[in-house]
Amino acid sequence: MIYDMEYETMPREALESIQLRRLQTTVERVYASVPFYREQFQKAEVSPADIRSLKDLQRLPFTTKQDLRDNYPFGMFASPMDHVVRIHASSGTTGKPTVVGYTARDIQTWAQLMARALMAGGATRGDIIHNAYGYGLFTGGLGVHYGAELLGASVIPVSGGNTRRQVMIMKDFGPTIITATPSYSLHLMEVAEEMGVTAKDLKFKYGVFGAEPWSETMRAEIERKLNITAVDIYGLSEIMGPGVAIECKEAKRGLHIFEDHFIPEIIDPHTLEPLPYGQVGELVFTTITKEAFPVIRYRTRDICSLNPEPCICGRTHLRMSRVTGRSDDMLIIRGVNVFPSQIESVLMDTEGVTPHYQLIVDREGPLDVLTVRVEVSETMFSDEVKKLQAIERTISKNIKELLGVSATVKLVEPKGIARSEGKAVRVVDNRKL
Ligand code: DLL
Repeated sequence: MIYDMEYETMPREALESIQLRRLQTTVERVYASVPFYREQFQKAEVSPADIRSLKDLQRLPFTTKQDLRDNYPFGMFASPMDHVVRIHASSGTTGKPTVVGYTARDIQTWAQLMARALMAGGATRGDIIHNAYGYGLFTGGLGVHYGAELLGASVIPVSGGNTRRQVMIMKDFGPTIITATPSYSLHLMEVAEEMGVTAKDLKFKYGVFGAEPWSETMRAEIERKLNITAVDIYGLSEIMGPGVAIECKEAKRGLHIFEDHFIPEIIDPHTLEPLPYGQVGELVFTTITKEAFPVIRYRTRDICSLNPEPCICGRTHLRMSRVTGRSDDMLIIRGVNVFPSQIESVLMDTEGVTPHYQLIVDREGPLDVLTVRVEVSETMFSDEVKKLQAIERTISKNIKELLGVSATVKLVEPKGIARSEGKAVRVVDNRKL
């Protein structure tokens, strides 16, 4: 089922004409009301009147996370504060958070896009949604919440944490849809098993998972453990929150970007040149309907590619590939570029190890040292030490073959790696301390 048939299946020509009109309005809006953008446009010698076609978007300068930080907290708002009805912020591992604002109409738009997204993932009126994304400054909880209500589903605002109570609710309330980070959903099932609850005791049919990178193998694991169909949802606070793009349950191959609200581009992160469809690079977004916090050519740092091919679900919006990582998540280990997702793919291809892992990077003298800690399953853990050591060596060899870096692999007992209630912490880089 498609929530907004007209817009989600709009032919490209009609879509592009709407995009151009909305882009022009947005550019005028930021030029008139955000000093940062006015200065940037003047430096680039471009004015709102120069935006005559979608191609002209490329004349506009990029916006970076640093620009948002420099204008902390409200300097990028394009609406006066008495029109701003909601404020969210991204946690940010270093320094001040990034602060974003919404007008009443922005909240409505967000709810509509989240209703679209939830329906693409299998939800509809009458479903009960167990929403385990955190409520608060993080956009996950409230973003899903408003979309679920608009859809006419019953939403359980359970948020993150208090996992045993969540399992009780899952069993007693019979939710049919789960929304959570992929890592937390696996943790939920782990605690459920400890409590003697299995997928058979639950009514879940579909799950909508995102906010952190996850692999196809992890999807298979989640689908098996929860006995559901799992789709990937993408978003970021700076653009709106969850609901920027969603996989459809029909194809589960790439995430449809809601292009009537966001214009995507892929650029080479070094030369900043736009890249053609199919090529992997950094995802850049321009919002074209937001009022309080529009952004122009925002560099997300997320790495993916775009696919314009038609989809079996009937949606005409472009699809982005899974985000495999962020350019700033990339570790440089003895000069070699390493994404955590590449290590994850090696781990997930190894029998007996679980998707719970952590990468620890240290410096010994002048040398970077990578340690991969990964949990093994209960059955594997009871095997003899020699066998475990052989697995460690195999993983290490496979990492070396794939990435060309040496890693010390340490198998850890089941539940030996701390669980997160939101986004999993995959990397501990002690070189930065
Ligand atoms: O994570 C919004 C969200 C909430 C998305 C719930 C999906 C579900 P931020 O906290 O601002 O917002 O973090 C945004 O998380 O730039 C990506 O690096 C990463 N991310 C989000 N979704 C995915 C995904 C929310 N499906 C940052 N796959 C983004 C991979 C993702 N990475």
